[in-house]
Amino acid sequence: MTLQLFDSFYAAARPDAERVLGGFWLGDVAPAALCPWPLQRLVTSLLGAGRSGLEEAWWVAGDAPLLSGEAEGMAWRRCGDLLFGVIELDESQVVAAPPRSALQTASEQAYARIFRLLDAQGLPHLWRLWNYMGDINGESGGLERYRQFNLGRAEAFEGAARSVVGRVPAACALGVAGGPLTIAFLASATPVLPIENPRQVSAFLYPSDYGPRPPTFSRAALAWPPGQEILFVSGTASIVGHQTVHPGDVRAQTVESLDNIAAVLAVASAQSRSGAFSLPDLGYRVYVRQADDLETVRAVVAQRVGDAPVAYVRADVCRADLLVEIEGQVVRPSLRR
Ligand code: 3EB
Repeated sequence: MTLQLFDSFYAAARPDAERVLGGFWLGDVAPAALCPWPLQRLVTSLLGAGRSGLEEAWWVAGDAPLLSGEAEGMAWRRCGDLLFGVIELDESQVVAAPPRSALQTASEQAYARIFRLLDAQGLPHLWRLWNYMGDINGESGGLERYRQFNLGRAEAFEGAARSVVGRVPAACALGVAGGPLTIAFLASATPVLPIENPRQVSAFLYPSDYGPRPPTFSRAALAWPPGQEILFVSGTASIVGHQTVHPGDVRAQTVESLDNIAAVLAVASAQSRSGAFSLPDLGYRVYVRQADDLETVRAVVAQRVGDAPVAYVRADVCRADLLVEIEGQVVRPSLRR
């Protein structure tokens, strides 16, 4: 069984639908709701791609059987010890008890469902999460919506007896124009090795200036499916220590974000079973707050990552002063037996 990532930008042959664990669709117009595998749909603009949609899929070569299911707004598929799932939860459908907001409640419930599924499947360890919500920088009840999300997420981790510090999964959290709270997840029977960034305060230790509960994610994670190594680099922005640097300067923010990723790659390289990681080794998703900034961002990214695959996506970053966020990943054969 080998895990692979299909990307409709770069791979000509699409994987056999029978072997797809799950994936993503990003573009201006949501595709038909029917998809045979768990699909995270993000309705937002691809920037500078000359096309309206991008499809990505995690799939498994080999003939180990796939199992799938649907429950509580979640769709999942697993093969061996690997499970990919997507949950969508509409805030307007949850009953919130004040002072808890609808988004806090929806976030807590979505994560509680994910943990229940994973416990029932015997695959309790989250590897990577992709979190998207509407109006991430909006405010209600005196609290920014991203901070409401952090409250609900932290409560659910604790409620499911998961640590909120140290051994936490890689993640991203972005705002899109609308749609439900949607969370995609990759999980397994074994934990990841979390990686932190020496240039940044760990997000799970951010001071309360950034909200009543800090975010629950690691800067990167190394995972080892059979015979392979995956490096997930979490959404990475222009933050040094715990502070935003270069507010208003998208070029400098892009440089700083890539410097942060390079620092994370250096730490990950020391733990790697597949050799050292450098910036051109990964594939990237780059979230740009203002579509007008695309060319500025792209020039910096292209110069640093060379020919690496990059998808540019319009999205709101989780602090109002952040203009760009970059995430990456790579799957390689493990050199260690
Ligand atoms: C940051 O470094 C930028 O809340 O899951 C990046 C990756 C960010 C993940 C999350 C947030 C998250 O704080 C924001």
